[in-house]
Amino acid sequence: MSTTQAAVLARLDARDDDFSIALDALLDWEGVSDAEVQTRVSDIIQAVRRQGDAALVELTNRFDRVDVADMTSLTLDQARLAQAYEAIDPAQRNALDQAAERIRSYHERQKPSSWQYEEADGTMLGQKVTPLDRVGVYVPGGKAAYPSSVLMNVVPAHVAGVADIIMVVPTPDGVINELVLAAAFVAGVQQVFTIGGAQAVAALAYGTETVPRVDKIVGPGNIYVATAKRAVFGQVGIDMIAGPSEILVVSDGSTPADWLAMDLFSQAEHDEDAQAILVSWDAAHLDEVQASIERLLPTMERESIIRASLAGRGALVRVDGPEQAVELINRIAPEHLELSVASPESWVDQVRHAGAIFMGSYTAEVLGDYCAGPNHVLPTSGTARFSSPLGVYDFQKRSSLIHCSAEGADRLGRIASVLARGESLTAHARAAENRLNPDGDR
Ligand code: HSO
Ligand code: ZN
Repeated sequence: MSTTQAAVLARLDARDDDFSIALDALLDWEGVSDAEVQTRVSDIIQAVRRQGDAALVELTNRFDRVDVADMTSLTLDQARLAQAYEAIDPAQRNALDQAAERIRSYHERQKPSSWQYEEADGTMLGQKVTPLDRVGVYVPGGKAAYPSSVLMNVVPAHVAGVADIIMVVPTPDGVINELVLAAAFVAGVQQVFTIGGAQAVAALAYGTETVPRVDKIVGPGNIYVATAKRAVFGQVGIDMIAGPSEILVVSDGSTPADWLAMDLFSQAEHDEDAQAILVSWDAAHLDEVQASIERLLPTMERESIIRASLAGRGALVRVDGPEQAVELINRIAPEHLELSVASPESWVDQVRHAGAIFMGSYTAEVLGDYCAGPNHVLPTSGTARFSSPLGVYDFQKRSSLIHCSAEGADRLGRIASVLARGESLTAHARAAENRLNPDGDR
């Protein structure tokens, strides 16, 4: 069914011939960074590398419209974070505490352990897990300054055992978000610098007189931040570069249409580029959801963002039945998948690609955004095909362990020496041969 007047969002039918093309057009999103942004970012990175704090202060004064003399005015210690925590509304404090506790206990279960095993000749092999020494968490300023994202980025680092967690957050016009500082306190941040943009990423990657160099930078940011993260990758580790938020709802008609409309709005309200799609095989149900959307939209505070998101990237999709819905899920590989169906367990096995799967009518996606426990930093734009939610494993690395017995060195040395001679690497061959058992039969 296609509407005649300006539709709030597209109605698609998976049985139509041109569905595949329409879907590709809908999913098409590339976080491209243009050449001009790249040039500006690389100039900023060079300036911070060469002049350290002086450049950082100058760029921060210019871009964030502040007027500070040196880095002391851009540095917040833990006492300042504690003060923010004490000063916020007690209901906010309590909610932050509870969310942090749930996120912590979920991530505790992700902790991998080191392992080793011994072979018959006494050779020991294993893997040692070590947390990163120091991590930098980027928190955007302005409209996307989410305290919940502070928890989601910092808590797993803390659980992983990272000793030093540094946060950067820009304060445009000098406005500090106290909830963000309180969240930093709850999550266990050591130090905050009120800097942002490419200059903050450069400072974390290379270090300045005041900002310590970190080993990995995580956290969302605008195009300048994303471009800077790409540019410093290699010097430091980075997390994935997140695209706009997405939700795919599959509904069998058993969840009230008003709830589903609001679930779609919840991600659409993040950003004009966010994507909200609902799939069902029940045409009457799709009509109901559309009616709910049209009725509820004017009541939303962020109506214009939601409208833009739904008009540009939203859709209500009719499919043949559950099988075709599963196909669609795996093709889209959504960041968030809501299985608003009677027995979601039976679907999960068939879902191969999704950042997070929300099962059943009661599991609103937003519960995962804040406090269910799993991370809300998830692969977007189809990258759930090959990547995972942010987790403890992103803040640790592994070292291999090898401890040969004399007998093991003899056994392995024979193999190594043959392979080394095949590669014409004589020193390799002789290093292995030095350890062969002279009494053993060759
Ligand atoms: N849905 C966002 C996370 C978030 N929601 C933060 C609310 N605050 C990630 O896709
Ligand atoms: Zn959200």
